Order: sequence, then structure tokens, then C-alpha cells
Amino acid sequence: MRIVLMGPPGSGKGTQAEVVSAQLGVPHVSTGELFRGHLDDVTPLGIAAGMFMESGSYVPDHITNAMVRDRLARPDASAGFLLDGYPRTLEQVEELDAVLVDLGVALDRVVELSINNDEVVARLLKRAEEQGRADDTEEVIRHRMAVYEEQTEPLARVYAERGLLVRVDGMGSIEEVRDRVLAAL
Ligand code: B4P
Repeated sequence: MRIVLMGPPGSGKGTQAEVVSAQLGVPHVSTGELFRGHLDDVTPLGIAAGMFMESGSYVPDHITNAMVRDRLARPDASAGFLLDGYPRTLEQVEELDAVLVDLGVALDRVVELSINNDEVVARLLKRAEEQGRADDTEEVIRHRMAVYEEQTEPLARVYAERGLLVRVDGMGSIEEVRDRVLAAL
């Protein structure tokens, strides 16, 4: 299966993607994780991405697109993948369309997790205490939520028009949300 998982920051994308990709036997491709890996390894890409991530803004499309194109061309993604946090802009949708055409494959489903703003802030502030991520301060979280609404929420309409979108309630326990996602797939 080829799946896109979208949703606001803190909606549980990374959390659900890990469980669901293992269940389906496809690689979990998270652009956030890929960027953080580059940051930890202090690569030029990591240095370029880090500045945007720390402020809660999106990394420019040309950087993100090249990284995803490279990742999806690897052999382990040939039988399917779960994309977590990509695409996030309309330009990234167009790039993903082109990559899929080049690979001769198509998306099966786009799952959007929905969650209310107070729960987002609560979850991410808790993660800040546990993991100390630089983009989990309240000010940056509010900015990330605004960026999502402005730049990423419109993508749901695009995928709905294509008949690919399923909306899943992201409130509740990790297990409850997981069962809803698996049922939606
Ligand atoms: P991401 O890594 O995708 O981070 P995120 O939106 O915060 O979601 P994440 O997956 O981490 O959180 P989750 O909801 O699972 O992106 C980080 C940054 O990278 C972006 O801001 C941007 O700068 C850059 N970036 C990434 N992709 C990009 C792209 N395509 N284009 C441009 N820039 C890009 O979980 C959050 C917390 O909630 C966790 O602590 C988790 O344990 C907890 N949680 C999850 N489910 C829960 C539940 N049901 N109940 C209680 N807690 C729960």
C-alpha cells in the first residue's frame, strides 16, 4: 500500500505511522525524522533545514522534494510506503505526483488525523518536557499550527476531490486512534 498520513503538528502522525507501517510491512518515511537525522549528523542539508525547523516554519520545497525523491527510489519502498508529514504544500503534492508517475505507481489512500488545538498544545508541551525538541515551545507550536492551517490544510481538499481522503478522529488513546486508522485503510 502507498499511504500518506497528514494532520496538524501533534496530531499523532509519527506515533501512528510507526505502528501502522509495521502492521502493513511497508517503510515509514517521515520527512521530520529524515531532517532530524541530518541535523544530528550535521550534514549540509541538516544545517539548512534546522534553521527553518527551529522557528516552526517549513523547510523550502526544493530541499524537501529532493530528499523524498531519493528516499522513495530506494528498493525497500518499491512495494509500498507510508509517508508521514509529506506532502505539506501544494508544490510538494505536484512533486509527489511526478515521482509516482516516474515510478509507475499511485497512492491508495490519504489519511488526515483531526485534533483540537488545546490537545495539540498539551501533547507537544509534554513532549518538550520529555524530549526537549527545539520546536516544541508554546510560541513555536502556535506558529506551526498556523502554518499547517494556511499551507497544508488545503491539500485535504485536493485529495478529497481525487477520492483518496479519509478523515480520522485523532483524539483519544494511541490504541483507539490506531484502530480507527487501520479500519480506515
Ligand atoms: P514532524 O516531525 O512531522 O513533526 P510534527 O508535525 O510535530 O508531528 P510528529 O509526527 O512529530 O508528532 P506526533 O503528532 O506523532 O515535523 C517537524 C518539522 O519538520 C516541521 O515543523 C517542519 O519544519 C519540518 N518538516 C517536516 N516535513 C516537512 C515537509 N514535508 N516540508 C517542509 N518542512 C517539513 O506526536 C506528538 C506528541 O504527541 C508525541 O509526544 C506523542 O507521544 C504524543 N501523542 C501522539 N498520539 C497521542 C495520543 N493519542 N494521545 C496522547 N499523546 C499522543
